[in-house]
Amino acid sequence: MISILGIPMDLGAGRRGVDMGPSAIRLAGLEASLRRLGYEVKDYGNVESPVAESLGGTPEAEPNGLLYADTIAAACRAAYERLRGLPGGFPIVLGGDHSVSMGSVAGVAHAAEGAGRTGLLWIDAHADLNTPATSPSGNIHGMPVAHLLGEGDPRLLGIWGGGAVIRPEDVVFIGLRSVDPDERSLIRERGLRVYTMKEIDRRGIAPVAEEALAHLAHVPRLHVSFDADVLDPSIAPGVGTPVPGGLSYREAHLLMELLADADVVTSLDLVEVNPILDVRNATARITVEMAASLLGKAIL
Ligand code: DIR
Ligand code: MN
Ligand code: MN
Ligand code: MN
Repeated sequence: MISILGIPMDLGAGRRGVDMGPSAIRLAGLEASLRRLGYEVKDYGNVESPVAESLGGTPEAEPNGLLYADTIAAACRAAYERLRGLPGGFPIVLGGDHSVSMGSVAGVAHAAEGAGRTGLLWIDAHADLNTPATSPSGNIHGMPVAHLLGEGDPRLLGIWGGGAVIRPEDVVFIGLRSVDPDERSLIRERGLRVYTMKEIDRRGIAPVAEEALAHLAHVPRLHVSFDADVLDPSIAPGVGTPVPGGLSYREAHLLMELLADADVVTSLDLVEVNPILDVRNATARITVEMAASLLGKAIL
């Protein structure tokens, strides 16, 4: 059984529009394509998430630089609780900006606490490892991984009751090509495993995927957080923060197929699809194809 939950939030991003991501991904045929693969699918609809206009327009940055922390924490908390309450199966969370993954990763990890640790595969152009102290933008979508590791704002850590959700040795990043200086320091200090685009270009995506899976082989459960901006903007223009030099269609597709072959992924986020900037919903459609390849069986 696959469970779908949307979090139509754009308050964590610098640009408006990813709040329409869940609709765009649904309209691109997510449910139908999963049914074609033989799955039962239940769509739980969306978690409530206020639009910026209802919060009084342009936000004043708080003294610590965070934008919309209370509202984002509340929506993530709602998602966290919904995910903890699911009867099992494979959850797919539709964003929304990447701050929603604080709710999704914590939700699936805590729902399955009895089944052992949950690892995290962060597939993204960005590391999302800023804290309120290091963020150049104040945008919370650049901060979810730092918080999941236990560092940052108490209100955001409060989504799951504080502390770390994920251990540093249980995280792998794939596709990075835009990393802030302080994020680099955190990667070094915490010894995080990172596969940049440079490494993918040099070695190829298949060896990188295999090594990433080997690095995560000790965790019994694995959450994949897929930020659409990992894809090259030429195939996925509908994202808030495009960065040139991303995964090609074939690299991304093969990555998903190798994850499917390994049969270790237990939950998935599809985030940062921005229909405002998209061309005929192409980015949402490719995101659906990624999910289908991750959950499909090899044709031979
Ligand atoms: C940048 C951009 N590192 C920040 N982050 C983005 O604002 O923290 N993440 N766009 O997806
Ligand atoms: Mn991201
Ligand atoms: Mn990103
Ligand atoms: Mn395929």
